[in-house]
Amino acid sequence: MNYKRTLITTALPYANGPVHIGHLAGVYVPADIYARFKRLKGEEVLLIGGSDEHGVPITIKAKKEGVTPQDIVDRYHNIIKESFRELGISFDIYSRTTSQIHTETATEFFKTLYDKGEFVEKTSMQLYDEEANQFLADRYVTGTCPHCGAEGAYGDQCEKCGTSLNATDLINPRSAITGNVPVLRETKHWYLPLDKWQGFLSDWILNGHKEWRPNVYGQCKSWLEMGLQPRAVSRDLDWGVPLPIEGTEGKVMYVWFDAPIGYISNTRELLPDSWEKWWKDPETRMIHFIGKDNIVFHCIVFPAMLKAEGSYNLPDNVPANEFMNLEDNKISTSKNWAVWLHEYLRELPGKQDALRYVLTANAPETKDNNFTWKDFQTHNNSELVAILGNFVNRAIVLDAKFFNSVVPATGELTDTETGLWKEIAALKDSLTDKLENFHFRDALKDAMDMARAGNRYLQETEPWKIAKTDMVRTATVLNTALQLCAVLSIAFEPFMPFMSAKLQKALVLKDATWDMLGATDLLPAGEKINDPGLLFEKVEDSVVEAQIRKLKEAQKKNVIDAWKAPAQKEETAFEDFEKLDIRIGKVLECAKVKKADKLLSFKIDDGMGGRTIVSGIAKYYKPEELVGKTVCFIANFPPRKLKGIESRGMLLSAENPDGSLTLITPEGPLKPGSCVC
Ligand code: B3M
Ligand code: ZN
Repeated sequence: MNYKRTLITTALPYANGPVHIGHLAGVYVPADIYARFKRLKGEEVLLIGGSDEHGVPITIKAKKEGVTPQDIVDRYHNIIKESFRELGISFDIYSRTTSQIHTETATEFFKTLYDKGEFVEKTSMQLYDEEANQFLADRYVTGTCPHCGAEGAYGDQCEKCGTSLNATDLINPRSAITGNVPVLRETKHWYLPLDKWQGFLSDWILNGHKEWRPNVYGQCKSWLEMGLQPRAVSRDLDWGVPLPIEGTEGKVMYVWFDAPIGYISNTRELLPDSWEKWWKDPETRMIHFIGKDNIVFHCIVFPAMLKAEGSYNLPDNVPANEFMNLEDNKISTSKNWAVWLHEYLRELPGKQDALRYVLTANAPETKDNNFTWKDFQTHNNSELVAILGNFVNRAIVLDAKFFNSVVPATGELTDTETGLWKEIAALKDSLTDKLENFHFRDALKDAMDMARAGNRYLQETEPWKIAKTDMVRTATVLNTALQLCAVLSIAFEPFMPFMSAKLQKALVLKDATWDMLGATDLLPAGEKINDPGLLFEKVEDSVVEAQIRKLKEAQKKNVIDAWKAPAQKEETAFEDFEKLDIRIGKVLECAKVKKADKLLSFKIDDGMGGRTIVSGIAKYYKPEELVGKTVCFIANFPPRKLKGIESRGMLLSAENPDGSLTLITPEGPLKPGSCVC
């Protein structure tokens, strides 16, 4: 189908935390690649983004911290916006759903649907927390998933099996605010009757959009086959866009109702006079970039809303991605298992393109994928540095050496050059086709293959050798190599804009467009060029190790946070306890036991003439730090020989969450030999 312009939207991240590489790989990097590609082609595009600042997770976080929801969203909106800017995500606007214009837009939209009779009004019993004086929906309630039996499922979704739920579906529900068992109370809500749109949506998606990615198409198909149900679009909450209906104080729009309208509000904020052509002109096509957990909202719910309103376009494509894991584990905000963008930018300064490159090379386009720091290093060092950086550097350095950094005039071309340019032309076509069809990962491979072809060309022609005998031929080879550098600066522009800008500046290549991509004469002979310096730097082992260490520490902290006291043992009689003779001792000497890396041998002042005790805590202590400590020990165990040493008794220690042991060292004016009772 022919179109005049493309409206690109990116899922609005919740402003209750910073963004991480999972968000980037799934949504923002591919959307930015697509937007940059389209702009280079000279097409009219808008890249629309913003923060999703409503919803329960934000209010929960605010409650926990004792601040207002507005404080939370202000904090994270700024962090998110700034980190996107630094990564080069070229939003035309990045706004937020707490803006005035959003409230107006969402209100108008809701009112239109309400006035048209597109909602169904229903009174039903909902969960209510009597102590918090509040209805519980979505993340305010947790319980057992009725589908898979997982504990800790939320009132809107089970994260274990992915099923979307109603709060009242949960088995054994609990309030996330007080932990209380909620009661049922009557309340009125407005529903969007998705069932009314079932026929339309089935035809539009299943017959009309067979070209959508199989994961997107498949998910829609299974939703449609299950049969669509009415969805509540209001909530009893005090954070959100108030319902524009009389007598509904204390009720707001459901966050998933107002959030996608945010795409409209943000377009309107950017272009107050011409926004409508981006949303209503049939010659505009709309593409939603999202992660797979948002498919149903963008392919079914939002289209139904737009259709019900009546004057808007529907999305043309929704190239949703699967998930990016991190070091073989699911990325988790609550467990701090993530690479946070704002931290990456601080800890690996100047490496924006490397991250964009690696996330695209491993893009989770067809299945979940995995980010590891080792793999990041490999992609950076053996592709960016060793292939692309190396080729450009060789061409520019050789040109400086033999032609004083002037682009030499080309002589007659041989089969080698025509072969090279044929290869580049074929790669250009395939790269273009892949970008058009959202195959970013394969497109990037094509671009890197162009750089590979460049290296091969220099390897074959060896200009450093022929310069000794044939300067005309050397000029042809270096002209060709430099022209290819110019081509590469365009081919990689959508993926790595920082590198491209630097290279184009050095080559004095201005106003590059996608059409120029295959051209063999982008740099005029006689033009002076500059040395851009190294385009990429190696990532050292120490950087990788530091990042892995950081993740492991986060993991350790999770283990500690998640620790629960083990279940109590069965009852025992006091007489049994009394049989044990537990005493206070003082460590006089402590040493490692030879040929036993777990054991320490202690000389203990036990108030009864002294004794030796061998204990398996060598992994957790240095012997010298224990000398002088007051300890507890069981005195009346029968003596035992350990590695040839007679041990009389056992030191008491306690187990830490990570399984390590801490010796019990009581405080106070205790005398060796006193009884513990
Ligand atoms: N904030 C959910 C998410 O971040 C939601 C997306 C809204 S897009 C309109 O996954
Ligand atoms: Zn479940």
